[in-house]
Amino acid sequence: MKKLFFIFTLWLMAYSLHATPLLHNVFNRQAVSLNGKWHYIVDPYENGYYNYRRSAYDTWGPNLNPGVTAYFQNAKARDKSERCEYNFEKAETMTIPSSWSTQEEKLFWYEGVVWFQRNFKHVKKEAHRTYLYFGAVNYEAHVYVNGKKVGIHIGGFTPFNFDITDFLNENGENFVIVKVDNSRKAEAVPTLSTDWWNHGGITREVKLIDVPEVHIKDYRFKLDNKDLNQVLAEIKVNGVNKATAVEVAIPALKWKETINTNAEGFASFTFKNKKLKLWTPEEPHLYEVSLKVGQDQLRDKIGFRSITTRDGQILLNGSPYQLKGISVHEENPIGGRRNYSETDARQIFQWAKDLNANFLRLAHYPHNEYMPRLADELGFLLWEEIPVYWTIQWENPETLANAQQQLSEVIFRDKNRASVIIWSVANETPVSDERTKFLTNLTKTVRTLDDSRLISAAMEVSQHHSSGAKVIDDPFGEVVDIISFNQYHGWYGGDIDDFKDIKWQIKYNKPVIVSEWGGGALAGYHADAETIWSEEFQANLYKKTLEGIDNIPNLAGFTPWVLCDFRSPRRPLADIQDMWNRKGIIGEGGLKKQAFYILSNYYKAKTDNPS
Ligand code: GCB
Repeated sequence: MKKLFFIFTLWLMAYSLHATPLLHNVFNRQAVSLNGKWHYIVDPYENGYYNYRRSAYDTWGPNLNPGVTAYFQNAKARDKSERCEYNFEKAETMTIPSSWSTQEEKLFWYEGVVWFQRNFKHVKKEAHRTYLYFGAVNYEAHVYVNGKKVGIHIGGFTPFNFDITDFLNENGENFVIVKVDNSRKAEAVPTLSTDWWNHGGITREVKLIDVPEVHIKDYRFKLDNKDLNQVLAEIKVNGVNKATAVEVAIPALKWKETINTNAEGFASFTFKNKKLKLWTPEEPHLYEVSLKVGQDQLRDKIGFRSITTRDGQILLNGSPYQLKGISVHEENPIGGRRNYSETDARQIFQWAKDLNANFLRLAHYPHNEYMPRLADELGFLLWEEIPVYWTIQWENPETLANAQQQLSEVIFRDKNRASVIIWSVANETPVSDERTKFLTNLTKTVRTLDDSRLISAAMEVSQHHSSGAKVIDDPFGEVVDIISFNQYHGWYGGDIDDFKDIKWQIKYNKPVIVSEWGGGALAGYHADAETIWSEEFQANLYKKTLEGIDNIPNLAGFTPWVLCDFRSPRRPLADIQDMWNRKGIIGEGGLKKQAFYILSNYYKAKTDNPS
């Protein structure tokens, strides 16, 4: 893990200014929430950032006087004659976390810069550091505290934090300003085109976290794949320059030990227990783990399980396991806003439970942290993904660095979550040498940071020119642990009645997941099964697909597209789509469509009679 910390820090430095390596498990630390009302100014011309010669104010340093229009200064006219062309105090407010497209009607279509500001009280504590944490900001965030830049973060779906101790005012009165830019860019991850809404904003929680100078920065506990009674663990302590004692305990196992770190604060150790209860979706057993160094104490709930493959099967704790899945976007069909809260996550898992599912593909980017935390508790397996989607700039080293950074941030966040079993590095990317090299680089990133989970990517299917068989021979299949592919027979071409007759040719003897299949229907629209967009059409597509899907060799499970309807600018058909992708089996407003029941009955039968 020493290596891991090093590489992780390098990526962060490449991609953020004054980067502070992430604190692990901020959810279980005492924090002051900075959620709530923030003032905002919409700035399509970046007037608050550049002068009229397009020179960025925040590079001016001490030459910047308060009279200029640099919004991060939070200036106000000091007397009746002073000109100041903005005032956050008078500006409108928005509730954070949120997506501005759904909080403000006038910002529904807006892509560009919005500045957010709020005051906060925070008295510095002796011998403590203060971190400012953001769960996610879509897409680029420039963060300023008391008028000074603390850093930049690029990437819309992963957490970041800054050590702001030295930026805080002695009198305890502070303000934070964030310049948020959700402009789509060719070189970005994701790139210009996606099939989801580009929800801009501070979309996840904001927290202030005080930690003692000497504190637990990071740790990992994982079951040894080769010995299911053994746990492999690592700890990193910050703020030390000599060997330091950390007390680690798992009370339910009556296990307690003092671990000594090296001079850099790092320690690795193992422990064995014949009575270890393993985590499964059916019995999601979690152990409370506590860690203590000096004044700093941290708790977590961790499940122990192994995930491996053998002879074309996925093994959970050494036994073959069938995935009953569904794909999910991080969007609420009630209102079409981004999900961000525990309540939102509970709703998704309730629907997944109604569906008799045990596996969720969190598409196409990292979802909020409540998802893996609740999945651990409620017993669901997860596929997590980064937004390497469709055709991004394969030959651009900056694009690769950004993709690696996003990947490393989600791995860092969720490495102790038993529920997470698969890292997906891409979705539907076009086969070429450059692309395969790019994706292979991402798998190297995963293997360096986390060798305890499986790697996949949603690939595509081609058609054999003479036999008509569906072929999966993507060269990237060589590299991944699981062959996953999206197929839309009966929707984007093909007659659904033929589905059961399809011959599948899969080049690799590895477990297979059909990562997408499905079709659109408007909830409440009824007609016969031939009428596109009707619930009956979609239900028939589900029925026929399920009748033929077991013909796919090494099938370990599938995640139909998709649990809920979601907003997309690619879907303009009036009276049917109205800017929503209608492939959900739950419609806008939360209505279950007929296909939902077809799939839930199928999964119930699988649960009752596992083959
Ligand atoms: C796909 C994409 C997914 C789209 C879906 C569709 O293959 O992976 O992001 O939303 O098809 O609805 O076309």
